Amino acid sequence: MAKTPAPSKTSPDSPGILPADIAGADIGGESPQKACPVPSDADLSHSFGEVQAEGGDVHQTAGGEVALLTTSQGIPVADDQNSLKQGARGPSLLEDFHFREKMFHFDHERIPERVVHARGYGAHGFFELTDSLADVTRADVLQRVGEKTPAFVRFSTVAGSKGSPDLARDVRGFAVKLYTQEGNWDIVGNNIPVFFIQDAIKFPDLVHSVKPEPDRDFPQAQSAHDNFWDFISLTPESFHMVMWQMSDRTIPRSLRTMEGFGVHTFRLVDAAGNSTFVKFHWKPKQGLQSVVWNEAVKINGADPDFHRRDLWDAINSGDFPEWELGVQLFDDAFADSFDFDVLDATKLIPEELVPIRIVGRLVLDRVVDNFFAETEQVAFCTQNVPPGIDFSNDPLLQGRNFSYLDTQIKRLGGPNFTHIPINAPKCPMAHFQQDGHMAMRNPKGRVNYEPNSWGPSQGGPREDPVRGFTSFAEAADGPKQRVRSESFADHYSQARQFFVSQAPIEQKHIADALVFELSKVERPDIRSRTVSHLLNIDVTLAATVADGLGLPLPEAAVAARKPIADLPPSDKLSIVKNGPDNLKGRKLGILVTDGADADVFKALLAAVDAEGAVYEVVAPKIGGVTLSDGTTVAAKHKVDGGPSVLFDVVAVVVSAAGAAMLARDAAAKDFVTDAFAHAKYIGIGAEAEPLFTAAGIAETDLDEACLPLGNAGDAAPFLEAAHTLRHWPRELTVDLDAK
Ligand code: HDE
Repeated sequence: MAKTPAPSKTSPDSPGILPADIAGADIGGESPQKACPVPSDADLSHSFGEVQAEGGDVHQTAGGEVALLTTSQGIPVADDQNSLKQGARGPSLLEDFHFREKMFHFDHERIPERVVHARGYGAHGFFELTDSLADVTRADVLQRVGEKTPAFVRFSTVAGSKGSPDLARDVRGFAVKLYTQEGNWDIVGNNIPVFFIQDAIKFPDLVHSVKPEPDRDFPQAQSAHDNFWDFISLTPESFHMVMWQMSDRTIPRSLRTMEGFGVHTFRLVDAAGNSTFVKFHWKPKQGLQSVVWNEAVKINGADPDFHRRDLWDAINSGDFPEWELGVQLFDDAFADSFDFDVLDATKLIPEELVPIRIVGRLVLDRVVDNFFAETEQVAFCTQNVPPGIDFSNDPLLQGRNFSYLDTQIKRLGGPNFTHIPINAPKCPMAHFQQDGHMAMRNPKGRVNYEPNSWGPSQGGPREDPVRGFTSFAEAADGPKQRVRSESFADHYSQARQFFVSQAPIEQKHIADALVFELSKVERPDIRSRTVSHLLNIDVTLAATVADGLGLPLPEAAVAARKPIADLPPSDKLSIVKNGPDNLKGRKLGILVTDGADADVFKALLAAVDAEGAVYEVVAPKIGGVTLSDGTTVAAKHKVDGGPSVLFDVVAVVVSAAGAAMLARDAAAKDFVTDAFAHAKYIGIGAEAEPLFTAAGIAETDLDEACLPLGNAGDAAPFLEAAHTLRHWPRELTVDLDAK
C-alpha cells in the first residue's frame, strides 16, 4: 500500500511584510524626504479594523489581534491553504464551498476595460475657487471665493489597452469630477484643446482605425499604422489635431506637466437665464514639459508605469501637483464675428483673442486606497453638469452626452453605478429610482412615485423649479437633415497656426514624428495622401516629411474652404515657450561607484534639496556603494535598471576605478550616450571622462550643458544651469535627420 504523506500546512500568520529599515545604509538611494511611506503595523491593523467593523470577528495570533478570515457569507475559515479532498492524495470535493466561492469570485474579477482611455491613473484632491463667477453663472461651485470642493481626477491614454505603456504617443485624457453641493460636475477633457472629428457619428470609425487592426490585433497603443493614417488622410478635418498629436504634447514628461482642456464650448447660465459661452482650461503650476520620442520609446521599456509612478511618488512625498482653472468667456457677438464656428471642436480660440481668466485651482493631494474601487470604477459622464452650466450645440458634445452614460451601464454592470462611492454625489440626493443589479441604497417606506398624496413626511422628495436644473432656453428651428455646417469647412488654417507657433525644435519634432509614423504605414498611397494635406499647412513641413520618406511631393489636397488663412502665431501653443524655469519636482539621476567623491555627492544632495527637486542613485550593485569618505549609499537602481531616460538631469560621480569599470559596461555607456542624445544637462565628475570617451562622447563634443562637477562648489551652479532642462541646440548635432 502506498504511503500517505502527512498533510502539510503553511502558517496563515506569516504576514510577508519586510521591516521598513532593511537598507541599513547611511544615505538612502533616493531623496529620503521624498520616499513613499512604508505602511506600519498600525496602518495595517487600521485597515483590517475597517473590514472587521463590517462584520468580521477578531482572532488572536502570535502577532496580536487580527481580523478573522471568513467567506463572503461571513463563515469563519479554518484553512485557506488546502482545498477539501477525499484523503490527502484523493480527488477534490465539490462540497468545498470555500474553494468554490473564492475561485468563482476570482473568475469574475475583471470588468470590461474602457473602450477608449482604458489605461488611466487617478488621484483625489480639491478645487478651490479663487475668483467668483457669480457675475455669469448661478453654479453653486463657482460662487464663493475660498470654498473648496472635493475632486477626483483620472488621467489616461486613449488607444492602448489597460496594460499598455504610459509613454505611447497618444492624446491624454484629463477627466475631472467635482463633487459640488449641487451634484457632480464632470469636465471630461483632454490634454489637447481640439479633437479629430466634428461629429460624434464618426467616433466609432476614428477609434476603430487607431486601435489594433482587427484581423491581427496589433499594433498596440500606436497610431503608426495603415488603418489610422488611412482614416486620417481621408478626414481633412482631423489635421489640426494631427499637428498636436505629432507634437511633443503626446509624449508628456509627467501627468503633472500637461495642460487640460474641456475642448467644447459650454455655457454658463445665470439666475435670470442669461448665457455666456465658456471654454475650460487647466494650467499646470509645474509648467509644461515633454520628453523626446527616442526617450519615450526607451522609457516604455525601462518603466512602462513611468507616469503613474511619477504621480504616485509626487503625491506621497507631499509634492502636490496643482493646476489653475482658466475660463475663456465670450458672448454671441464674439461667436458671430469669430473666423471659425465655436461649435466646431476641431477649432480653438487663441488666448490672444479671448484671454483666459483664472478662477480657481485644482490640487491633487491624495492617492487612491484601492485602484479598482476608485480609478477603475470611476465613471465620468459629460452630461453631469450642475445648474448654471449647460451644453452648446457642438455635435461632438451632444453625441458624447449619450455615449458616456451608455458605456458606464455596460462597463459597470447596470444603472446603479452611482451607488459606488467614487461615483456617488457628496451632497444630499433623493429620487424614486429603485432596484436593479447591486442596489446599495434602498429607499424606505411605501411611496416610490410622484405626484403622491402622502404628505411631506412620507411622500418623498419633490422638484423645485427655482433651485432645479433648467436648460438654457435656446431657440432652435430648422429642417431635419444630415449635414455639416458650412461654417465648419476650414480644416487647415488653425493647423497652420499651430505649426507656425512652435519653436524651431518643436517644428522639427513634428516633422520627425510624421516621418516616423508614416514610415510604419505600408501603403505608399496613404503616405502620399497624408503629405498632400500637409502641403495645405506648411510647404516646408510637407517637403521635409516627403524627403524623410523618400517620397515625391504630391499635389496639395483640395481644400474645402479657400483661402487658407495666415493666422498670427500664438506663443501659448508651444511647450518650449511655456516650460518651467526651475527644477522643482524634477529628478536628478546620479550614477555613482565605490570611491566616488563624497563631498561632490553630498553637495549634489544639498543642491537638489534647495531646488525642491528629487534624486535617485544609480550604482553597479543595488546594495549601493561606499563613497570616498567611507559613507555607504544605497542605490535605487542597478545601472541597467536605471537608464538616464528616467531622469530630467543626470550626474556622473565616479572614482577613477569606477569609471574604468563602467567604460566596459554597455548599460553605463547607454546612460551617458542617451543623456547626451536627449539634450539633457549632464554633470561630469572629475574622474568620469573615461566613461564618456568609451561611450563615444569626446571632450570636443562637450557643450555648455555638460558641466564639471570637480568639487562641491560645482553642484549648485550645475543645477541652476539645468533649469531649462534641455540644451536643444545639441539635438541638431546628434540627429541624422537634422544634418
Ligand atoms: Fe470620450 N469617451 N468620447 N472624449 N473620453 C470615453 O467613456 C466619446 C472625446 C474622454 O478617465 C468613454 O467611460 C465619444 C473628446 C476622456 O474614465 C466613451 C466621443 C474628449 C475619457 C467615450 C468622444 C474625450 C473618455 C470610454 C466623440 C475630450 C476617459 C469609457 C463624440 C474633450 C474618462 C468611458 C475616464 C472616455 C465616448 C470624444 C475625453 C466611450 C462618443 C472630444 C478623458 O463613452
